[in-house]
Amino acid sequence: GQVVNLADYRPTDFVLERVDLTFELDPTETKVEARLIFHRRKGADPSAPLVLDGDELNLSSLLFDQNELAPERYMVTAESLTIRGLPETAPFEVTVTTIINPEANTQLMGLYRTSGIYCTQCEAEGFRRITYFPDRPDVLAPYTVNIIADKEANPLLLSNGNFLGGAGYGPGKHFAAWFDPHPKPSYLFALVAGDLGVVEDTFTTMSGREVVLKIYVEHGKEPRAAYAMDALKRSMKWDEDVFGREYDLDIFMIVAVSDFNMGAMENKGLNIFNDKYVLADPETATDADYANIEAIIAHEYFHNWTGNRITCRDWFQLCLKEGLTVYRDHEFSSDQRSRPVKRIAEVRHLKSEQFPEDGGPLAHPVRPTKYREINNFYTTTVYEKGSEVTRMIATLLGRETFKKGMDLYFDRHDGQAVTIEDFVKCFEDASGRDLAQFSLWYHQAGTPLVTASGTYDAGAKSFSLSLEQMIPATPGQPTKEPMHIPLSLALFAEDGSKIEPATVDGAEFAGEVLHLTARTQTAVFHGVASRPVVSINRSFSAPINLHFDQSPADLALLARYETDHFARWQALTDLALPNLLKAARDAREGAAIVCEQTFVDTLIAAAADESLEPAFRAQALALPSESDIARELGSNIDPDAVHAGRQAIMRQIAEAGKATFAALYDAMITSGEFSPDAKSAGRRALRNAALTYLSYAEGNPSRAKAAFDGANNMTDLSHALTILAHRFPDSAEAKAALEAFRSRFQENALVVDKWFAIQAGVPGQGAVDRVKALMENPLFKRTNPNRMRSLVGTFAFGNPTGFGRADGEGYRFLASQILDIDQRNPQLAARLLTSMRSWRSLESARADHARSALLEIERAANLSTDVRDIVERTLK
Ligand code: B3K
Ligand code: ZN
Repeated sequence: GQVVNLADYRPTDFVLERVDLTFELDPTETKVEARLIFHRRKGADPSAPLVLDGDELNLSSLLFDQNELAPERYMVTAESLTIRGLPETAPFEVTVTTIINPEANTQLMGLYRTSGIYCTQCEAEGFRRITYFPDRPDVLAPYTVNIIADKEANPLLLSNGNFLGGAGYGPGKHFAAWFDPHPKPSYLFALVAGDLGVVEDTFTTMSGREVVLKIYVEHGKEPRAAYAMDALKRSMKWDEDVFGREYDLDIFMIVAVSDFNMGAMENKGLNIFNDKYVLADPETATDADYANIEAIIAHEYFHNWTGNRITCRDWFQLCLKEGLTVYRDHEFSSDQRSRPVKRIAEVRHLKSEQFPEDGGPLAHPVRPTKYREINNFYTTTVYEKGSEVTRMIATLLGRETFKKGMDLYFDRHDGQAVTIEDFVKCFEDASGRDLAQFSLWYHQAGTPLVTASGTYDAGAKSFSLSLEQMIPATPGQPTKEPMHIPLSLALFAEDGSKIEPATVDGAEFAGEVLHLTARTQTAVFHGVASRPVVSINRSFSAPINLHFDQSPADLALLARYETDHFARWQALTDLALPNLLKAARDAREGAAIVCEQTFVDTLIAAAADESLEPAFRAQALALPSESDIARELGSNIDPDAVHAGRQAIMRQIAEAGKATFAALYDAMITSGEFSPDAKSAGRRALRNAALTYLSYAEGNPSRAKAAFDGANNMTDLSHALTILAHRFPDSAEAKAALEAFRSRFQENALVVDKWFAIQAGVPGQGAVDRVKALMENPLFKRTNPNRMRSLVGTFAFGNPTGFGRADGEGYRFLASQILDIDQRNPQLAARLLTSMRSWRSLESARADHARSALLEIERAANLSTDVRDIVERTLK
């Protein structure tokens, strides 16, 4: 666990020309032969040794130019192989043979087995668990891969690139050969072998080439891959239409596996997916599952250009591929579905996941400068804030110039491993704009706080908007420079019409975007005929916190007339939040909780407004979550008070809107054959939101039970079950429904995950014991990451009152689980531990319990680097 610093980056001394791999697969003793051809880089130290990375490897033989190498020429440890006395200029060949044990690989990094299938995960540093290798993203080479395996158990032998051929290979065995002509770094290597079913299709690219598409799933699950295939074809077409990017191999394959540490992996030509993001049918997948599948299929496919053709020079540049590719998948989903509704979902996610990270002990810049464990930097900051930074470039430059910059990037850097500076330079060159100040978004951590205040001068017909930016201190960055913040902004008159100011002083204002560049700045809008209601940060043009005191009447006006529907939702949220914050404080003090009337009226009016799409109205009705409220409170948090306050507000809205909700519940029924399209999903979402409020208004489980009994798709079924289990946990209806759900779906792992997650989320004191009991259930599988995330992850991230039990039992339970998981799968353990990141904002008794639990982890022997890194930073 050494710290790696960006400042120490040096190119390798040797250039890798070619890679030839031969795998003889065996569950416990797989033999890997790697033939690597190198030459010394021009200008490199002529005496420098070749140092290859390894991790838990056993070297079985080593050849140099096909001959045994004298022992004094090399040094081998489990972590590295160093070879000396190498030619000054001539190319040479190193042949390394290692023996690895896929069955024993519980980390799920490198080559491992899942349900009898061999598969790999190499990003970030998993390839070194397969063979000794220069395992870093700036070493690119073409790969040939030969796979030899038992024919009956492994009819399928896959790797990256195009299929070269295959044949029998001795008794009971066969082999296949693959060649990937596109030079790639080792983290994009993949191998899959086993017995799987397949769904096949083709795609004709813009230049008329036919590409074979194959999605491999467990036998019998083929019909559930149809939606993923459809999403793949739409992604390929979209990337051609919008970014001009064409696919570059004869075949594109996706393999779905059930044990996987994350969502999916973009290996060249052979994506490997968590089956959760491939498999879907109406009976077992929710609308959210469909949307996730579409987004992740697109994301991994888009990596083919942003990540694979152009990759990262080093892991500090991770956002170069991830932030950009998230931006691309967001744009794709926006085009396929409703743009404002998608934007609302993105912002909700950003605020609930990234803002707490950026405001806590794990805060780091989008482009960090040091790390101890790179796997801990696949964060929501790198991904989601990285995407927001890309979005801001597009906002600042405008659509067309942004496109020019992207074209230049693809043109200039195809086939290279590059940096954020290289990326930004393309947009500077395309636009002629200096993006030096803007680049601080990559380098300064912390969510900027922008404080705004306005004054209207009726005599001068001018409106002054004063803005101030403050970027909070974050670990290692006590002081910050002012940033370049693009604020999309519009003025509205009392009648809801838009006011177009004649001129603007004090700030650049173009295309409705105001450029905030100084620490304080006052923009003066001239020719404003009446007092304006201002809408700031429309579409969430910048990932900031905005403090702007607006009256409920002004917010209600924006909620009604804003032409940007994201901003309408924002206005509704701004109306809701003070009520929820006050309710939490009042609940803590035992005071009566009363909800302000303008808010209730505006919300119910939006719900009933038939000119708005149902999906939007559903988003409006989904109040900020308990974690959102806690984040806004900022300190001295009592999760029980937050919960009680929010419940009281829900009840008041439900009472006031009972008739509206009952009408919506009847009107939004979707009839006929199930369709996962966004419009139908929106109707289901609105109907289910209405059902939630009705359960508050009616105060009994009858309607939810009827909904459960009548549901013909997983969205409605799991929503009804959640209401029963979360709101009426002790009712006979809840118990019967949970049991019916389990017995109906127990053969389907992804649905069983939902069953665990719903129960892990039941609020209140009893959650810890419930989760402990569920761990004893025969359906619980400790080694399966999805199952672990659905039970322990949902409890720790999604159940503030259960996890945050006043006596600290939730934190102690998590600590014991982390220590146990860490023995097998450090990446998973470290990820689950980030649920403790906001412990300092708890009220003091809970904070003390949380600290003790963290200290218990820190004291444990044999911690992985992954967990040690997170626990130490969290405690600092
Ligand atoms: N690039 C992978 C993530 C790899 C995580 C390694 N710990 C998936 C993605 O972002 O597309
Ligand atoms: Zn990605």
